[in-house]
Amino acid sequence: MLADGNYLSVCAYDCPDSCGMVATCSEGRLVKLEGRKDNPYTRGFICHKGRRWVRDLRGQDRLTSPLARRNDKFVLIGWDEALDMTAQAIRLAALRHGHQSFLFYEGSGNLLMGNKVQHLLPLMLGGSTMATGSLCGSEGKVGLARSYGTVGRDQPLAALESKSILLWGRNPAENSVHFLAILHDARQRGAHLGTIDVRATPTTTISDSAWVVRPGSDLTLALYLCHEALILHGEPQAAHEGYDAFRQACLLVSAEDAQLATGLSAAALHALVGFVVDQPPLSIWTGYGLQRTRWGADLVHVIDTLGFLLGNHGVPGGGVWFDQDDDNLLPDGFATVPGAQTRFVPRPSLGASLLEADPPVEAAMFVRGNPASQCPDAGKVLRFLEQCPFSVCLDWHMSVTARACTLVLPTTVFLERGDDYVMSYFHDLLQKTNKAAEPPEGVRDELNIVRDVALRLGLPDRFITERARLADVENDPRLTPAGPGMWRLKEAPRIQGTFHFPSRVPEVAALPSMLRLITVHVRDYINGIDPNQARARTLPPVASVSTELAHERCLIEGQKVTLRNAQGSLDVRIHLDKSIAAQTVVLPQGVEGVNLLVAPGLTPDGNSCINDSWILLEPAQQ
Ligand SMILES: Nc1nc2c(c(=O)[nH]1)N[C@H]1C(S)=C(S)[C@@H](COP(=O)(O)OP(=O)(O)OC[C@H]3O[C@@H](n4cnc5c(=O)[nH]c(N)nc54)[C@H](O)[C@@H]3O)O[C@H]1N2
Ligand SMILES: Nc1nc2c(c(=O)[nH]1)N[C@H]1C(S)=C(S)[C@@H](COP(=O)(O)OP(=O)(O)OC[C@H]3O[C@@H](n4cnc5c(=O)[nH]c(N)nc54)[C@H](O)[C@@H]3O)O[C@H]1N2
Ligand code: SF4
Ligand SMILES: [Mo]
Repeated sequence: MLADGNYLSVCAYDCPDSCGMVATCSEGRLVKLEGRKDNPYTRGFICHKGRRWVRDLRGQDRLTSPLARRNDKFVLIGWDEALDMTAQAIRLAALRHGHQSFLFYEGSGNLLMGNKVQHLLPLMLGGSTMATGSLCGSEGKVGLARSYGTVGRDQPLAALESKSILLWGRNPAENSVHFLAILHDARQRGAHLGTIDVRATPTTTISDSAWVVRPGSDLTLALYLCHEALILHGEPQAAHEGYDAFRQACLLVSAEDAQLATGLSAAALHALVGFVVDQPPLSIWTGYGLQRTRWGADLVHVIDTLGFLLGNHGVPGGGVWFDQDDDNLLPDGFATVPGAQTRFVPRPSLGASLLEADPPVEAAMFVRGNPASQCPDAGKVLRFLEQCPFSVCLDWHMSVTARACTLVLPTTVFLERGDDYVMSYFHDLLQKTNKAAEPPEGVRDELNIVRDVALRLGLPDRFITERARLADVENDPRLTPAGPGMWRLKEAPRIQGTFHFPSRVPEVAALPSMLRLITVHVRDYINGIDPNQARARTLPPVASVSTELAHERCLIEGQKVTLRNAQGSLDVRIHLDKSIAAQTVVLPQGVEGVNLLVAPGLTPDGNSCINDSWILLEPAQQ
């Protein structure tokens, strides 16, 4: 059993902050979690979601036995039977339709780098079906990389040197609270904080200036701001490829165009121009919400162009930031299998792709993912699960996806494993995890579950040796020790070589005469992991609409209505919010049923267009 004492770890939630933690273990149990004081970003503080693990590890929701579906009910079964069933189902699917008949789906339930070892199961089988494309931030990264070829690494502390800070579709007061603390310090040093969003949020409320725009109008707005930057700040000195065409395109966008698209008044637009121009250096922090659209990459590239035209690139406290990957830290060839032929299905249209897959998927494994809740057009994911002969979900609690599978296997969470690493997707620290608690009886280590299935299938045991190679990440020459189990990663600066202007500016299509559905991340839970879900399921979710829209439709606070579109329908209660942009309905993401309404479209780069979703609002059927 784990010795009593304090263990350093890191919160592995899919959260940009990646807090350093001190975990106290007593008699094998986690009894206390606190922030690690020497982490320069998270500075000794962890949020309530992190602290909640003390309760949740041994909470009522914790799964502690394999569960198999029998006649529409789950029954407890033993581990041997569960693992045999899994191996047998994969073997059968592969025999009938080849190895691509096995789906290995992983989500972002935790950010542990060692998760990748599990890929050995599908790869050693010959390559299975896996998901590609992002629901999250890849679209913006594609756009940012167009400027200099790389997205660089965010430097949250750079905000301390900014005189103006613009959060564009980003809500750190709920989704990245440690960045909020840095922003607070920057304001104390005299920086002005501005926000562009489609509604008031806890972040807009504490901003010095906030602009509410219609969803999807940001590209027109960004082009107009580039237009003003050219006039007020002057043309770039050096010649740049693509500049003339871009210059022409943005000069065509007038203040009237920007007002019409965004719904901003002339005075508000004028103030925004002043905000971005008047007080350099300006740092712009684009968020996830605004880039989950068909033209998200183009939008982020134009926003980066605004930063460039205003002379903020490469200046301390200036620049445009978004997000970055941790992939390139893994040892060379980590968990790869030469010759494996993987079939990729797009994550944003997962359900439809799996329903149409040929050869069909007849055995599916879900690890750290909840696609029946989190993927667009979730109704089709559920339809796929209904018809798939075998589906197994590895999770620590009963997620929406687990409930729809034929088998559920209870796994350890990050605090019950050790010797893994988390590289933040926001700041520059790599941190090591330590095991800080014994799992409850009946729960098995996630990698061991995957390995046991592989061994039952007669696959070679590369899992242990490959897992041991993970420690090589510590030897990366770009790392400098920053404390026990903590390193600073220094990468080449993003601003290098010549700036590439957007080569084309997309035409934004005419908008359907429906309401726009915007789904947002909220303070109390991460993505689909709501500890109160069981209780919340009995209540209709709350959809916020503008007071103006409510008056137009004679809707009152708390009224039950149905949201509907070609994908599905959802009963909700109305909340009137005078801050929300016109013709827009806002729902928290992760609430069960929301993604029944979300469109499965793909961007040209295969990422999600979650916020290009349109709905009708009707009186609820009694
Ligand atoms: N508490 C908590 N923290 C989290 C998460 C969580 O679920 N809960 N999830 C984590 C993950 S996985 C992610 S990706 C990040 C997300 O972090 P954020 O980017 O902060 O969150 P989002 O809610 O996706 O979008 C931010 C804002 O964009 C606005 N927005 C939406 N559409 C548009 C638009 O067209 N234009 C403009 N200007 N604004 C728009 C939304 O109203 C929202 O306030 O947060 C991470 N942190
Ligand atoms: N409508 C709408 N949909 C969205 C979004 C949106 O803004 N709007 N946001 C999108 C974004 S940004 C993201 S990142 C995705 C996230 O989508 P997903 O990654 O599918 O969802 P999560 O809820 O983060 O986590 C999946 C599951 O992992 C489980 N889990 C946690 N730790 C472990 C572990 O150690 N082992 C195992 N086996 N399971 C574990 C959790 O309990 C949870 O059930 O959702 C996307 N979906
Ligand atoms: S959820 Fe985010 S802010 Fe909260 S403890 Fe974890 S990493 Fe820190
Ligand atoms: Mo995300």
